[in-house]
Amino acid sequence: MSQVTVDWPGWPAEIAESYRAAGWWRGETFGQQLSGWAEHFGPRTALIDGEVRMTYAELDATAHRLSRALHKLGLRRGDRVVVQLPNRAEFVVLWFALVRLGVVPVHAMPGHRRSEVGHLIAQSHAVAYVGPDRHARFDHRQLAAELQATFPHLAYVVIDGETGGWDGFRSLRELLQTEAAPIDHPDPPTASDMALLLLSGGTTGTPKLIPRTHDDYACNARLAAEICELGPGSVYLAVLPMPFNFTMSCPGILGVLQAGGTVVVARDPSPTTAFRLIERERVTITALNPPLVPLWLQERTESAADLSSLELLQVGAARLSDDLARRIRPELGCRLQQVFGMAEGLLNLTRSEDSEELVCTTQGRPICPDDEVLVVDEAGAEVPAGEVGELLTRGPYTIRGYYRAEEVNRTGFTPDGYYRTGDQVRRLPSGHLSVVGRIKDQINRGGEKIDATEVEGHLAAYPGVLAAALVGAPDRDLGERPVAFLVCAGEPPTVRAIGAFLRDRGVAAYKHPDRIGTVPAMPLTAVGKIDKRALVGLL
Ligand code: OOB
Repeated sequence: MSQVTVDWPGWPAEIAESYRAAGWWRGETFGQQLSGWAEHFGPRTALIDGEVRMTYAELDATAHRLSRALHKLGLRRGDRVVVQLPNRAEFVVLWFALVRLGVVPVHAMPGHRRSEVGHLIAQSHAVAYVGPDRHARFDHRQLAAELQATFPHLAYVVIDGETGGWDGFRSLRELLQTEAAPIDHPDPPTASDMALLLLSGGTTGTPKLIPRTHDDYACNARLAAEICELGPGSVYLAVLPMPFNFTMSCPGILGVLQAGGTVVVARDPSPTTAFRLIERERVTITALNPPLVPLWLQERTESAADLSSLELLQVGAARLSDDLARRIRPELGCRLQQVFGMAEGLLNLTRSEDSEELVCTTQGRPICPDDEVLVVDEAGAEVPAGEVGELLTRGPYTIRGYYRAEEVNRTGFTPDGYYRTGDQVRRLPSGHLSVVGRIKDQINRGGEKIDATEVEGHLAAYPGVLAAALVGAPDRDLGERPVAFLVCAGEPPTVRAIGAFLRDRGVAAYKHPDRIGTVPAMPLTAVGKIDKRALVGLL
């Protein structure tokens, strides 16, 4: 019997049972977990954001209060809420307040704009949007007003900051201060419910939502925390965006909190800010994407900050070059851990007992003994050991299908439930994976994923553009940068003009092409698809 729900395919019942029996799934929701942590670690510091310091007891009480206020506002178990907050303590409080009610946060990235946020709202049928007033010179209230005009089901807008006279917008600060009465008929979620929706990097032109349950997401965070040897003395600096799965649960915020440690918020990702916080709060672990690594190495030569507390630097989200990897321990004085993860689930980490060679040249191995990994050729047959193939995976914290995406689910997963990652890997006898490439039509801009098809759709709408292809150009700093090849019926547009066009269409800036190339006609492969390799060859 398969535990199929209308909106997303869960794990087959007997497999789910085996994950419970093995102890991977513990039957506890995040609301229950937070209550338990408050009991165990009550007076310890859970969260630091600038001058704000919250103990576990305070985090628990504040989240409880906010849950009641959100319930009074009208949010109910099963509702979806798009959350777009930059790094700040309120993100963590809000997250727990929502999941405790069984309301599902849909994680939007701070850089997302009307196009992306609109898709998230449409796809999840969200009833609410929570955003900052302004951030990075962008007014999220204006965005929220446009979204409300477009989506009648978007009943509530909550703003962290000044509501600025927008009609009907609620202030998060006021909700946090509301002393609402206890909920009359509480309807708490169960651990097998969807707890949150993450956004997939995408390859099909429309963003896909990833349903993660309390059980599976807690497993992800806990196993990662165990491998990172986290405990009450651990202090985690959140540098990358908090809604990113890496920052959230690998082990990130949730892994550190379940270990009784402290989360320190970095409001901006600059090494100057990070170094100051590492020294001030005696940070022990943090996580970066590869483009930040050279900036940290450079800052180290210029800064007198005391980084002696830092034990572990995690790097992932895109391929870290072996050369850069080798510089981390000698120059920063801490251990490196490579992290190869995906919002869909599977997480690979290098281990403290791994040789320096494995740590510097591989992207780690799966965190759970029940993670199943196959490396296959184009026909789906396993390749001989050590050879390159596509990585397929299933396991206790890897989804069996996207949310409300039946069509995509038929091709994105094998009939026996493996997720097709689109990543090309080589597997070593030790089980470590080395990421060598990708077959999916995606550009990885230093960790930020760009769905080529999605951007091509926008480019094709530019007046005079007859055909468009987005490819990844090799780049020293970012690994890859998006470059658009266009077939034009006249004068080709400039990068600036394309940028302004995409901005007007509400497309996040990180997806805008850095360069434009023109071709008289698109080169085609034998089967008539655009030959992107040939286009990259033209660069
Ligand atoms: C993380 O998650 P997503 O969902 O943004 O992106 C997943 C994809 C992977 O399929 C792979 O193509 C790429 O990002 N990737 C890497 C990598 N880590 C991720 N490619 C090469 N080397 C690595 N170390 O990016 C993510 C999720 C959790 C933890 C860390 C990263």
